[in-house]
Amino acid sequence: MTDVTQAPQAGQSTQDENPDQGTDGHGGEHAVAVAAAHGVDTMFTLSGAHVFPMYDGAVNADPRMRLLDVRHEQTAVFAAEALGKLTRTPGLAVLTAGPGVTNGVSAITQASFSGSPLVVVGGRAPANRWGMGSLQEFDHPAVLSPITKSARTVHQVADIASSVDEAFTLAGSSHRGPAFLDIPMDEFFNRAVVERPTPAQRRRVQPDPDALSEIGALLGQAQRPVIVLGTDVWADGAEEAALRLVEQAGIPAITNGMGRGVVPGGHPMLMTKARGAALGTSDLVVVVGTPLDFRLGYGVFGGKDGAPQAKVVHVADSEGQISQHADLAASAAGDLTLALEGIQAAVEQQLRKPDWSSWVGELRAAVRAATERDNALLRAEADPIHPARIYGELLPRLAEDAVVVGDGGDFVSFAGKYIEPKRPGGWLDPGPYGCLGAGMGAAIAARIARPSSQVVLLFGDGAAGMSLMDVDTLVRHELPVVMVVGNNSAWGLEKQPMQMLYGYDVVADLAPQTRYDEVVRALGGGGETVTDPRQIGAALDRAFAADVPYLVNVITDVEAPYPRNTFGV
Ligand SMILES: Cc1ncc(C[n+]2csc(CCOP(=O)(O)OP(=O)(O)O)c2C)c(N)n1
Ligand SMILES: [Mg+2]
Repeated sequence: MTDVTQAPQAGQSTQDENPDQGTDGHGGEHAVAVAAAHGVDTMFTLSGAHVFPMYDGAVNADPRMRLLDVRHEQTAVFAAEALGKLTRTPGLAVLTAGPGVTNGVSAITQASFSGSPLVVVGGRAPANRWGMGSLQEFDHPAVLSPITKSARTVHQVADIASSVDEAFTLAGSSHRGPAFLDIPMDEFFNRAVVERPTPAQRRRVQPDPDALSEIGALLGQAQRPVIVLGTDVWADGAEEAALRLVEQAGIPAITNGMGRGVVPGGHPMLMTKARGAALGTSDLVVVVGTPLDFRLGYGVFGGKDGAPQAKVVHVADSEGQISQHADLAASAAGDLTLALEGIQAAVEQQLRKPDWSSWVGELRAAVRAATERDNALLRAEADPIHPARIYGELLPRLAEDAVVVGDGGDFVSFAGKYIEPKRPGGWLDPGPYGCLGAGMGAAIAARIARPSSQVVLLFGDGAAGMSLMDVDTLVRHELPVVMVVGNNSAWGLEKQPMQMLYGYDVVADLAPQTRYDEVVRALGGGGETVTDPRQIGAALDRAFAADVPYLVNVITDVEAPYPRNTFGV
């Protein structure tokens, strides 16, 4: 059975091009051609008749657009979102009307929270039956408006090309995010001769030069500055300008989100391991390309060990991203490369050349001490296995260009602590929306975006259950990915807080030692379970050598929670 109430005639596949009159095609052909012009080569989807024209458009496109069909729409949208993050070109997900679109809602919300460039095209019940109760007749934009930059219905086939073009331009411009449009089925199948627009050049907004001078002056006066580099530094293509500023001005740096790797792991100015000391005893924190949210103490720094409160500067890719709640000494908004270069020039113009060597030395000592503490746990011989030991085995096996995806609670927090990427653009975590289930789609995208890189998907056992059926997608599309499950038989990140608050816990336990590796084997991949810490390394080697999706299911100690000092509220 298909979900068609009234099947319109499928459009013919031939396209007539006449420069004076435009191009003939059905709605799907126009949409696919415009998406391709915006750099899209893969469409993530799960079948539904409402969006058949998109498939016909992909099949007839020259070159043909890759159709990556998944087992749950959340995976399609998480994949498109992650492809947008990795390639910095908006990803495309196509969802059938009604449940197809609503199954994508969490992933679209994540894209909104993370500022990820994403276009979602939804099917929609036919306009000529609207209000009569055809299958899956649902007004999506009403639901999607709060979580997108734009959510609207395209009412005429002749408007599809221009609307898709606008959606891509909007999704890909600062501050990036998801754009949604749905197309009534009857119009989607219709034909029209239209001018297909050419993608507009990206606009670079110059930040206010006075604001940049002010930030330079604040840095000139600071004794203990720190710069925080977040996701938008990568998203805005400002990673080189950021590293130049850090190195040439000599400012200690902390990275988060996709900013990880902008200052490479092991770099003498990278102080992420001394985060507490750096942010707690700094007198000026310059935050670039990330919101002042719970991950950054809501923008309140200093105050540790009797230190005074730090001054705070916020630099963002657009005006709307500048924090409204934090007490800011200065701020600047605009293209982040121009902002960082402007700040560097302003620092160089300061009469007083700041000497931060003792502050840098203090932080380096703290980084060394933290590294030594980490090393002890990374080598832990404990039985059951301490989760840190998994990272002790994984770290030396990770190539510089590896893409690491985290999907889980405590297990992924450990990853954030121990893995310091050597390059930017290779770290995908759930971001501030914290949505479990995002990892499988992200790993699919990583495999496509970086065909020759290692792709490692770190799963909590709870999170794994949210998307494991999409191993079938990895297998069907020949996308080998290394999956590592930190299997503590629990929703660990919730179990420990509940114990702490109530002295007991409920709904936090999962079945002991579930064989997630057998699930992967049943779906056509490979895998194994590990219970001895000394066997982890060899299992990882087999996983990296496998040419199929491979899951290493490591049974870990539920009594080894991540030592966190915030629950994000
Ligand atoms: C979609 C969704 N549902 C629920 C949560 C709440 N939550 C956050 S972490 C967590 C536990 C994750 O467990 P697991 O993946 O096994 O990782 P662990 O903490 O055990 O290492 C839960 C349930 C969430 N963040 N997202
Ligand atoms: Mg768990």
